[in-house]
Amino acid sequence: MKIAVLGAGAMGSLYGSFLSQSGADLWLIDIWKEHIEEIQKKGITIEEGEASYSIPVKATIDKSQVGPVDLLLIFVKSYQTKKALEDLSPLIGEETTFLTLQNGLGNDEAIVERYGQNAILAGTSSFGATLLGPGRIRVAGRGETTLGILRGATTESLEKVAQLFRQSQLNPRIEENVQGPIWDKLLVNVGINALTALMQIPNGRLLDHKGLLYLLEQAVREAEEVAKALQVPTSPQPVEKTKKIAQVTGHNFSSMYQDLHNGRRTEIDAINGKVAACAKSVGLPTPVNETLGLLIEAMTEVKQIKRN
Ligand code: KPL
Repeated sequence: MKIAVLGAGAMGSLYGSFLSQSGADLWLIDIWKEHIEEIQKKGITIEEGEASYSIPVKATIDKSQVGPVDLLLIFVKSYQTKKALEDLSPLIGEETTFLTLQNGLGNDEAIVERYGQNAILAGTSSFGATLLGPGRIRVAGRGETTLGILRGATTESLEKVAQLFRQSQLNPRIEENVQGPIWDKLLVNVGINALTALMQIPNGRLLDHKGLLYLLEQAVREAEEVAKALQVPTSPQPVEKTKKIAQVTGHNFSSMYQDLHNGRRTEIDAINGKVAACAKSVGLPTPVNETLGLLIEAMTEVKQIKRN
């Protein structure tokens, strides 16, 4: 199976290197030249606990070097998805299956809109990673990868991808209705990401402050109500689950913290922003999610992060 991973951020680099290590024929694609050149020279250097090791990965900024693939794993930031999809022709054939494991809502819809005739898988990842610099990531924690069919794929092709992920230590779990896990992950991101980014604190510190804990709980409850109104089959007790994840990942910095901290645009529109937008469509109020959205937007402007 020929694979391409589009987007070599922390998570794209993690999945790309784990899949390559198990022998997959894989290309990592990104527009960040310095990062790709470093990977071409030294592979991806991974720090994990006290260990540091390198995994050779084929990497390029030029999609035409890769040619059509069997599996295209989309790992660009949610706000880049639409633009990234416009320019994929060298990678796509009739048999290409898409897989999105990105954060937030709307990525799957964008893929269906543009490539609805192809097989599309979606899911979530609970692995944690940080991009340390060109060619270097830190794996903060190993988790699992939920996978399900969004459109057009057969159970055999889903099982084939799951098998590949199993061999690559990416701990796959197949889900019947993948919208459930996508929203479960969204509810966690809704409670943790914006607050940690605004306060510039690691995840666990949210639990130490009454006010922050209250905002976390309210943000998740609002989003849970929206999921119920949309009849998405989410798991029970999302507030408890979010607090548990904040505790277990206590020393980690959320992806939104990392984005804001490093002067990058955040995924707020696909997380709290999308919850607020969905809430409007079903007539529910989401004041905390809206406020978090406005504050992140203001912080983004204060830091003058360029939109793309
Ligand atoms: O998924 C995450 C993220 O940072 O985007 C959490 C679960 C909050 C872990 O940091």
